Formats: sequence, C-alpha cells, structure tokens
Amino acid sequence: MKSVATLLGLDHGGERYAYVAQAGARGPVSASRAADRWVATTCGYCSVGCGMLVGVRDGRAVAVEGDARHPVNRGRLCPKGLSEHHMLDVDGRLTTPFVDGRPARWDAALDRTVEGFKRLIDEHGPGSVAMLSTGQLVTEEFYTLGKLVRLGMGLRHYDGNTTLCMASAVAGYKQSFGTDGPPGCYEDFELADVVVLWGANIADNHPLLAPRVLNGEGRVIVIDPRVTKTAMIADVHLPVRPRGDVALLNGIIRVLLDEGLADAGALQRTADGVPALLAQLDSWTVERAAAESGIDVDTLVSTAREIGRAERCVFAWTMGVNHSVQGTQTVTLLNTLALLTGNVGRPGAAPFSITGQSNAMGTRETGFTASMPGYRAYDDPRARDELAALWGVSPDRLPRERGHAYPDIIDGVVAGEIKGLWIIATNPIVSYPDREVLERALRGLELLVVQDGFDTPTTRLADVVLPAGIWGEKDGTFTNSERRVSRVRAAVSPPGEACADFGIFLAMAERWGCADELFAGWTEPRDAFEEWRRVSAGRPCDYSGITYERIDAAGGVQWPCPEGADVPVGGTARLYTDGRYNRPGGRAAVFAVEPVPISDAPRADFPLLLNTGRTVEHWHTRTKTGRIPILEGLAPEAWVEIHPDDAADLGVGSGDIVRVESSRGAIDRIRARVTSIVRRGEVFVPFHWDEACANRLTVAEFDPISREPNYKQCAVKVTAVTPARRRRPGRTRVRR
Ligand SMILES: Nc1nc2c(c(=O)[nH]1)N[C@H]1C(S)=C(S)[C@@H](COP(=O)(O)OP(=O)(O)OC[C@H]3O[C@@H](n4cnc5c(=O)[nH]c(N)nc54)[C@H](O)[C@@H]3O)O[C@H]1N2
Ligand SMILES: Nc1nc2c(c(=O)[nH]1)N[C@H]1C(S)=C(S)[C@@H](COP(=O)(O)OP(=O)(O)OC[C@H]3O[C@@H](n4cnc5c(=O)[nH]c(N)nc54)[C@H](O)[C@@H]3O)O[C@H]1N2
Ligand code: SF4
Ligand SMILES: [Mo]
Repeated sequence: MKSVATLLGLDHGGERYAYVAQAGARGPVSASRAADRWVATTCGYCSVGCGMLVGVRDGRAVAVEGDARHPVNRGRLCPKGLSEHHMLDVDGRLTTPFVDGRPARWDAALDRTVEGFKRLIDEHGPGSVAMLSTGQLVTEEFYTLGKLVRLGMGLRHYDGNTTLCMASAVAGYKQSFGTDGPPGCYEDFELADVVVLWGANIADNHPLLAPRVLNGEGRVIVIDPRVTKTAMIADVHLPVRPRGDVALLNGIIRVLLDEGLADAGALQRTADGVPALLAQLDSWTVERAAAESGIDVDTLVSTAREIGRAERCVFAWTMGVNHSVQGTQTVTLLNTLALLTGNVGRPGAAPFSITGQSNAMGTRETGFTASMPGYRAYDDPRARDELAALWGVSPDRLPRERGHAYPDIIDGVVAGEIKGLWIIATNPIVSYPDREVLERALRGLELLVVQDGFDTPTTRLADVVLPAGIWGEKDGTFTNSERRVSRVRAAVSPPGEACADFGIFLAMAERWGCADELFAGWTEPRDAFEEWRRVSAGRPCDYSGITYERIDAAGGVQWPCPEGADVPVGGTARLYTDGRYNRPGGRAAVFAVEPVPISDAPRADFPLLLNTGRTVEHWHTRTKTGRIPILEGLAPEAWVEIHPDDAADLGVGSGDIVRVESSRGAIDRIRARVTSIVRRGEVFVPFHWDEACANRLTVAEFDPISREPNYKQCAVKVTAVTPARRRRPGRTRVRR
C-alpha cells in the first residue's frame, strides 16, 4: 500500500492512469531528444514545484528530465512535467500583438491600451478600469505588476484567478493565525502518523506529492465524495456528502473533546474564541454529525480517535474545501482541529493548504490583492508607513482597501461600472462560473486587453492582445506550497514578437509615465527580486536572506529567511514553532461554524448534483496540455461520471453521448462514463474543455469572506443524446 508502484496503473474504470517516472529511468536518448545544454528550472504547472532540466538544441527545447538533486521531487516528474517542453513549440502560440483582431505592432498595441485606459480613468475615475491576473507568473513579475497597477496606474480593482482557487485558504489562515502562509512542509507528509487529505485528489493534481505521502509510515485518510485515485491509495476513504465537511469536522471535534483526546483548557490558553466554539458544539451530537455528513457514527468515531491518538497529524486540503460558499469557515475549522490536537508547528504536524498553480504563493506574497506586498494589511497604519518609506512615496499613495475581488469585478463589468479590463495569464471564459453571463459581460466592455502566450477563447474576445513569453522563455522565481522559492530559467526565446510579461510591464510603465518613479534602472527580473528582498524584510514572508545564488546552492529556499539570521541554507521548514501566531498577543483564533445548505440543490427538474474538478493529464483550460499530442492521446475528450443506478434510470450506457444541463446553461454533447467512482445522485465533469465547458453549468455563488466560487455543487439533469445501446438489445442491425 505504501509504495510508489501503487500509483502505477491504478484501475479507474478502464481508463488510463497517473504514473510517476523514476529518476534516471529515461532509457536510451533518442536523437530527437539529444541536447546541447541543460537548463535547470522549476515545473510551470502545479504548486508541487518539481525541479527539472530542460534540454536545448539549436535554440529549441527538445527534452525535459526530473532534477535528481531537487529536494521536492528527487528526479521524478508527472506526465505534464515530462512533456512540458512540447508546449513551447506548438501551433496556437501568439507571436504578434493584435488590435481589433488584426496583427499589429507593439507600439500600436501599447498605445491603444494606455490611451484607452487613461481615457476611461479621466472620464469615469480609477474604478472604471480593473485588472485580473493569475498564479502563473514569476514572483518578480507579480511584484512589478502590483506596483504598476496600484501605484503607477492608480487602479483600485486588482485581483486574479487565485480568488477562484486559494482565497479561502488565505482568508482562513488569516482568521486563525493572523497572516497567510502554509505552516508546514512536504517532509511533514512523510513524518506524520496520520495524513488526512481533505477534498484533495493529489494522485491527479499534485502527483509528486503522492510519493512523499506514500514514503512515510503514516496512515492516509481521504475525505472526498468521489472514489478518486487518491482515495484508492488511501487506508481509509470517507465518502463525505458534498459540503458535509463542516458537519464531519464538528463531529470529529466533539468526539475528541468527549473522549478526552483533546484539551479545550490548553487551547484556551493560546487561542481566542474557545468558549463560543464549545457552546456551539453542544448542539453537535455525533449522531447529528453522522447524519449531516453522510459518514456513519462508527467510522466518524474511529476517524476522530485515529486523529486524536496520533502523535503527529497533517491535515491537508485543496479545492474540495476551498471551492465552497463556506470555504473560509471550513478552513478555520481545519485549523481549529489542528490547534486543538497540537498539530501546528511541529515536525509531521500541520494544517496544510496545498496550493494550486506553480506560483499562486508568489502573488499572495508580493501582490496587491488580499493585502499589500509582504502581507501588509491595507488598514495597518504602521505597515503602510513602512511600505511607503521603503518606496519613497507618501502613505496616501497606497490604496486604503483591497478593492473588488474577482466576482465583484465581474459584477462591476455586468453593471457597466467597469468599462476597461486587463486580463493577464488567465482564461475566464472557460474557468469562471456561469459562462454565459461572463461572456456577455466581457463583450460589453469598452476596452478588453488580454495578455497570454496562446490563442484562447478569452483572447478571441479582446480588443488588444499582448503576446507573452511563457514558462521556458522567462527568468524569475516560483514559490511552491511549502513556501520554497525556486529558480525559473529561460531555456529558449519567446516566439516571434512575443515578450516575457516582465518586459511588457516595463514597457507599459514607460508609456504610462511611471517607469522613472517606480522602476528606475530596472532591466531584468533580478532587479525586482532585489527590491522585493528589501520590501519583504521583517515580514512573515521574509526573503531578505534569499539570493538567486543561495537558491541554486540549496535547490530552493523556504521563507521566512531573514538576512543574517541563523537559518539553515534551505530556509525555514515550519512556521509557528514557538507557538506564537501573527494575531494580537501572539494568540491564534478558533471559530464556531454551522453548515449552510447547498443553495442550488437537486430537485425534480434538475435531480443530480454536479461536482467539477481535474484529471492528471490536463492543465486547467488546456491552452497548454490540449496542444501536446501525448497528453491529448491519454485524455482526448471530456466526460461525465454517472453512477450505474442513475445511468440505468436514464437509460444511459458507458460511452454514450449525453447532454448535461443546469438552470444556467448546458453541455450539449459529452461522453458518459458509468462508474461507481461517484455516489448515486451525483455526477462529475472535469472543467478542462472549452467545447464541453463545465462552467456553462456552474452557479455564480461565492464565499462571502474570500469571494471564492462554489464550483463543486450545483443541480443538473442528464439526458441521453445518442440512443442508449443497452435499451435496445433486440434491435441489432443485420446486414443482408
Ligand atoms: N493535472 C492537474 N493538476 C493540477 C491542476 C490541473 O488543472 N490539472 N490544477 C492545479 C490547481 S490550480 C489546483 S487549485 C489544484 C486542485 O487540486 P484538487 O483540489 O485536488 O482538485 P479538484 O479536482 O478540483 O478537487 C479535489 C476534490 O474535491 C472533491 N470534492 C468535491 N466536493 C467536495 C466536498 O464537498 N467535500 C470534500 N471533502 N471534497 C469535495 C472532488 O471530488 C475532488 O476529488 O490542482 C493543481 N494541479
Ligand atoms: N468548474 C470549475 N471551474 C474552475 C475550477 C474547478 O475546479 N471547477 N478550478 C478553478 C481554479 S482552482 C483555477 S486556479 C482556475 C484556473 O483557471 P485559468 O487561470 O483560467 O486557467 P489556465 O488555463 O491556467 O489559464 C491561464 C492562462 O494563462 C496563459 N499563460 C500561461 N503562462 C503564461 C505566462 O507566463 N504569461 C501569460 N501572459 N500568460 C500565460 C495560458 O495560456 C492560459 O490561457 O480555474 C478555476 N475554475
Ligand atoms: S507534480 Fe506538478 S510540479 Fe511536479 S512535474 Fe507534475 S505538474 Fe510539474
Ligand atoms: Mo487553482
């Protein structure tokens, strides 16, 4: 059960599986993969942050190989990593700017952008132009972009796709511990006695984290409504009812307290909010928790005992938790569970938000979305003064508040208040909920500027398209889920006239007239990194002791890493080891949470509950992986998973084409997979395909605190499109 080999060839209803390449197992190098030189870099897909080498020959990337020395992946790569170089040289790259659908020169595209946004701001104020960015640029670009957008352009509304992803984890960490930042590290997955994976399908989505979990001796508990590949490799799978997590957590905490496996008195000495939590738990009998979570009393109790008796426990979660109107609250409950059981700040013990994109962390640290750079709160006068002094500007220049979050920017567009939008490295047409409304909104903009490496459904709506250099063509750093800062290096040049985002930002600043003030003397990402080191000094994400050279020496450095401090060369593995948190008095906080019912719940006309997510072969909206033949061959089309009992009721057989419809929109044609991976009454659709877009179905409903979408639950109906084979056994056509 605990070997990497279990990841190989897992059975999944006849489909193909996650595999993990062993270091050095590349066999004879074919002539087409022979390289002149190898460039050390970090994978550009997921937040695991695997180290890899890109082989280059004659200016083209011809191969990749896992970096055997890298502390994260130790030479292994997943299918996306192994084929990543193919993405640099495919049809569909943007090689020239476009203005009004026609190829244009950079001058024309930047003039149109700057003049257009300035005119809107002059006529309607700075709130009329907004920006949506991403978790997929390098940290140096995020830092530069934040300064450009908030200080230079003076925009008020700046957010990104991280709100579709990590916002609930950020908000939950802030509430519990005072600031953002996963407290643990990957080694904790190996050291833990119990690893709980809560709404996290790492076998598909963080494949190189799976060997880290399986390397350890700990028991693995998976909490997910689906029998995911991760559930298949777990010791225990709790098929929780969708959004049954709050009930399950309340039940587990109740058992821990009732059985003396946790000490509320001890918690009260280090955390605020304990009396309110205890009072609310009075109404949570184990029976109620079992009934509302869908997990029977015996399993619930034994899970709580396993957690309570473990010396070291990691509670790791991803989108099954964050993608909910209760995302933030559920995160705080997971933190509460960790605090109550003493599983924070010790080896093998952490409440661990596994992040998503390669550099979701970088934008959280440096960006200007949920806070100012260095996790400085907008309303903290001391932090404002400090940042202003570092930049040599008056504190009045700094924004007073975070501005609209992503969904509120979209609402602003719908309402006509936001008239100009700059979208960078995200593809909302495919990834944002309730697509039809979004599409209408973006079409109604006066100026839509989209900056991407590929031709996408979103660039096709743009007035101005700016062609960007992507991973493999740019330098900088990424921060992975364990706060490890790693180098990203250009192996090749961007195609045609495409330019790394850093260069585009400096060119924009030049035209806007703010380059001299904000970026004097800057020519390369390292300039941004050096300033960021100074700006982050003394902050929770202290980079002051991190240099590019130290990153190379250590294979990545974990923040905080203050300059001159007595920190190991690889940085700080864990946060809160001294039991002090970043809230007043160094205390943590716990919160009472009650479940909120699913609003778009199944009913007579839409009787099934839709869950959406991912598969190992594809990355998000497939702008990259959809162009790589080997990955397309492994997962060539979208599908809907339907339980055999529901399929029988609908007269649908595996492989049939069906239609899936919600009250907002429909996928007209999609392949059915009849499988008990999903529970009865529930269906699952991966969200990667534009042509079978799950977000035509999803509901535009958001966590009130983090503003993260509730992507995982909405009501749908399924109808057969091609005649169901099984229903007509006697009608086989016979050739005469
Ligand atoms: N191959 C691949 N890897 C990726 C990505 C990718 O697109 N492709 N994207 C990256 C990004 S940005 C992210 S954010 C991560 C996401 O990584 P994950 O969070 O692992 O991805 P998802 O498949 O969206 O959702 C995880 C699980 O949540 C479960 N779930 C649904 N509803 C509930 C619920 O109510 N309770 C519980 N407990 N679980 C529920 C789903 O069944 C699903 O198995 O993956 C990263 N890695
Ligand atoms: N139904 C449903 N919807 C979801 C989710 C779900 O689970 N279910 N998951 C949500 C989550 S967690 C996430 S993170 C989002 C992701 O949603 P998106 O951010 O829309 O997905 P991507 O396909 O990664 O889009 C990134 C875009 O940036 C471009 N790009 C890549 N690298 C660069 C670069 O270096 N520079 C520039 N300028 N462009 C670049 C790519 O070509 C691509 O068009 O989707 C969300 N949507
Ligand atoms: S696990 Fe993530 S970081 Fe590692 S190779 Fe795969 S996609 Fe890249
Ligand atoms: Mo994400």
